[in-house]
Amino acid sequence: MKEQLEKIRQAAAHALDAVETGEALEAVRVRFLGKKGELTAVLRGMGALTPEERPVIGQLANEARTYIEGKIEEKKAAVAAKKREAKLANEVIDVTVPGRRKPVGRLHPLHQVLNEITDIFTGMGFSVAEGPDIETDYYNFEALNIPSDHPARDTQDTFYINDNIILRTQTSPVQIRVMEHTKPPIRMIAPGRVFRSDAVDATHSPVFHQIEGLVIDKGITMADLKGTLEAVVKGLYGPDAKIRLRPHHFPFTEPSAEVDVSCFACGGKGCGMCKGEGWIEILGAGMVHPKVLKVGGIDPEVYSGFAFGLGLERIAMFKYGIDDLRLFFENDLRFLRQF
Ligand code: 2NM
Repeated sequence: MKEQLEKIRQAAAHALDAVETGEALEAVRVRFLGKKGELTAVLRGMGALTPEERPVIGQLANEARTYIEGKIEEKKAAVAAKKREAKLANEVIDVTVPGRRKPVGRLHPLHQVLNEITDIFTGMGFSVAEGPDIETDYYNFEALNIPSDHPARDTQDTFYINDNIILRTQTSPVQIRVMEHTKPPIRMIAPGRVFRSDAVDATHSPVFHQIEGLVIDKGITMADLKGTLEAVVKGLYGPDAKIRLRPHHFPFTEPSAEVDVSCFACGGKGCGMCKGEGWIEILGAGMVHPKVLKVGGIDPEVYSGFAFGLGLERIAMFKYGIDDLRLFFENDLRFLRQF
C-alpha cells in the first residue's frame, strides 16, 4: 500500500507537469483527489489493514494528499499567470499609430454673424426675445400701424395661410408681444426667420433673417438711437466705422431713418464694394410711433423709444465679401467650410 501511495504521488506529479490549462488541471484533481479518485480508492481500502498499519498508512496517505493539493495550487497559479501573460501580449498598444481625426463641425456663417451681433447687444444690457414664425395679421401689421391698404400687405409680399394667419414678414411682432407684458425700461433684440413672397435671385430669398431691436424708457431720444447704433457698428466693423442717418419712412416709427455705415472696404473713399458711394446701407430705424407704443400698452406721454431692424444675410454678405445670397442656403460644404 505504501508503494501504491508513492506511485500515485509520482503519477500525480507527472500528470501535473503536463498540465497547460485550467480544464486539464481540474481533470487531474478529479483523477487523484475526486470522490472516485485514485487516492480516495486507496483510503477506502484501509479497512483491510491491521490496527498497527492503519495510522502509519493513514499518515502517508495524508502526506500524499497534502503533497498533491500543494502541487495543484502551484500549478493553478502558474496557469493563471500564463493566461494573463498571453492576454497582455495580445493587447499590446502601439502608441506610435497615428490617431484617427474626428470630423469637427462648425456654425453656419449666418449663425456666426448672429452670435457676434447678439454678443454686442447683450454686452450693452439687451435681452434676446423670440416669437412664432406663424403670426396673426394683428401682430404683424395692425399693431405696427401698417394700414390695410399699405403695399407691404399685398399678397405679392406676404404668405397668407388664411385671411388672418400669415408667415411673419418681420420680427417686429415679437416687440409688440414684449411691450404687452413688460413695464419699461425695455432693451431687447428679436432675431429670427422672416418670410416674403419674393423670387430667388442673388439678393432676394423668400426666407431670410432679421434682427430687430427695441429700447423704451423715459426720455429716450434720437441721440440714444444714434449712439447705440454707432456702438454696434464699431463693434461689428471696428473703431473707425462711422454711421450716417438719412430720412426715410416706416409706418411704425416717426421720425424714421435709413442708416449707412462707412464702407469697410475703402473707409469711405468709394470703391467697388460701395459702388463708389463710400457708404453702405445696413439698417432701418426710428423713434417708435406713439400709436405703436399705445397698442403695446405703453403710455406715449410718459415713455418714448427707438427701434431698428437689420437683415442678417446682407450684413454677412458685406462682412465676408459674398455676392450671392443663395450660397447661404445651398449647404455646399465647399462654401461652408471656408468660415
Ligand atoms: C425696422 C426699421 C425701423 C421696428 C419697429 C418696431 C416696433 F415694434 F417697436 F415698432 N420693431 N422694429 C423697426 C423700425 C424695424 O426694420 C427695418
